[in-house]
Order: sequence, then C-alpha cells, then structure tokens
Amino acid sequence: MMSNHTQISNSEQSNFTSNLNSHVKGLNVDYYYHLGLNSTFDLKSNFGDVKYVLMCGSAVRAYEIIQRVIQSLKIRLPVGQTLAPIGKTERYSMFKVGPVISISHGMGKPSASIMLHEITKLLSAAGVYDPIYIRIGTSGGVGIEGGTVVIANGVVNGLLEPYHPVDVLGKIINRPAKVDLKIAKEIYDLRGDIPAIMGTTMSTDDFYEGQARIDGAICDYDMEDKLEFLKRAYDAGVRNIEMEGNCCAAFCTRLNIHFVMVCVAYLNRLNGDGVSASPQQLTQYESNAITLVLRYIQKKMGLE
Ligand code: R2B
Ligand code: URA
Repeated sequence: MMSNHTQISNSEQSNFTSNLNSHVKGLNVDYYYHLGLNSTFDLKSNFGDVKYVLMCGSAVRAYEIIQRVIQSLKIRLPVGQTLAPIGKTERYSMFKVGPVISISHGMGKPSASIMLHEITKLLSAAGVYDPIYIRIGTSGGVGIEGGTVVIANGVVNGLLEPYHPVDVLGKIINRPAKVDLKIAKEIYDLRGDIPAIMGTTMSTDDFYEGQARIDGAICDYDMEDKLEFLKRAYDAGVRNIEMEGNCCAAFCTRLNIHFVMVCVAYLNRLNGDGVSASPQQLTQYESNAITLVLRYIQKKMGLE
C-alpha cells in the first residue's frame, strides 16, 4: 500500500519558479534572513549556474562535502585560497563551487524547512532552472547493517504515512512527500563497491521516542513494543530512519523540484539504540554516501 503512494517521480523538467509564492515577486527586497543574504546581491552572477544543492545536517559536514566536490570535480582554487561560507553562519553554512551548493539544514524538519524556503527563493531570483536537491545524511538502519547506504525510493513520516503534515492557518495540510525515482535509481546503479540499497526512509520528529528508542530520558513503552513498531515499519518497506527527509521531499514535491535522499545507516536499530561505531567508522560510513552522490554528479558532468 505504501509504495503506491511513495513511488511516484517528480516530473522530468522542474520549472519550480512558476510554482513559487507569487507574493514574493511583489517585494522590493526579499530577505533570506537566516542565510544572511537578500535579493539585492548579485544573485544571477553568483548563483545562476547552480544545478546541484547538496543538503546535510551539520555545518562541519557541509564543509567536508564541498571539499570532496572540489576534489572530484577537479576544481582548482587560486593558490593559497580556501573556501569561505557564504552569508552568515549562525544557523546554516553554505558553500558553492561550480554548479554545486553544499548547505547545512540543522537537525529536524522545522530547521530544514526554513533553509529550504530561503535557498529556493534565492535560486529562483538567481534564475536557476531545474535544480536537483540531494539530501546526504545519516540515519538508523532497520534490518540493515551499519554502513549500508540507503537511497530513498519513498519517504514516510513517523506514522508511516507518505506525507509531511504542515500547520498552516490553524489547519493541518498533509503534503505528499515523493522522491525522484529516476535519479534515485541512477545513483543506486553507481554503487559499485559501496554497500547500498533502495528503500523507504522514515522521517521522524524526534531521535528518541519518535524513533522507538528505549534509551531516551522518557520512554513509555517496552522492548516488545519497540520491536513490534520497527518490524511493522520494516514490513512497510522502511529501511532507515532520520529526521528531515519527508519535509524536504514534500517541499520539493509541492514546487516540482527534483529531490533524492542518500543516507547512510549508522547502526541496525533491530539490534540496539546507541550509536557505538567509532568516529573513524562513522566518517567512513558518511564518506560512502558522499562518494555515491559525487559519482552521480561526475557522471552527469561527463567527468567519470
Ligand atoms: C540524522 O541524524 C540527526 C540526528 O542524530 C538528524 O538530523 C538526522 O536526520
Ligand atoms: N540519525 C537518526 O535520526 N537516527 C539514527 O539512529 C542515527 C542517525
């Protein structure tokens, strides 16, 4: 039942600008407040060539990702120069090289949503056409080993529904959350030696109770309840759990922007709750998810 809802691609061409809020066009200046930028900057010359928006949780990872982009796209920075974040960094960190933006969205859907609104308006004002948004993340696996990369072929919320509920004017709007299956499959086909699968990703509103952990400060259920829920999720196709995917997917579905999500599993949640892998191991896991996405971008840019 789930897959009927979740396995619908965004359309081939993403003319997202025509779907944007028309009130924005009437503003003299549009403030991308949390990014520390506004529409009076020369957005066209600085951002007009963007094609790929790589989104991740932390500022540190956004920097690591852009360093990997520089290497893999063979971009040469002027000698002695390092890449600086664009705009302000209190909330998010954004970097750009060539057609790629790497930007952090923080933890959880409210934080991700604000970043999505502002970067999308900025890209529209810059004249960007048909961008691809890719979330590169970490997650807990369900029935898969730590280190496995999950390329989402569907996204569900913590109720196992393929929606992202948004409160608007005192009412809940259940926005459908879909991924671009064509791009997801293309990325999967580039896995080579990287352990990777396609599966449904569950996006929750919390790391502990929302993800059926028994090691949070509050837990009103027992181990049996936890495993019953995780097995129910597994049976519905869920292979990993994280905290922003359905918000990103629903935002992109609403605006007709291509969206895919590539998240590595840190652990198998059927075996435990604590993230016990070593920092080196976790870095390697994350690196695998980044490598997969870079293989896709390299292929699209003819750089293989
Ligand atoms: C994955 O990891 C974070 C929680 O540890 C959260 O942002 C997510 O989606
Ligand atoms: N991120 C999550 O949201 N859950 C996990 O279990 C690991 C990383």
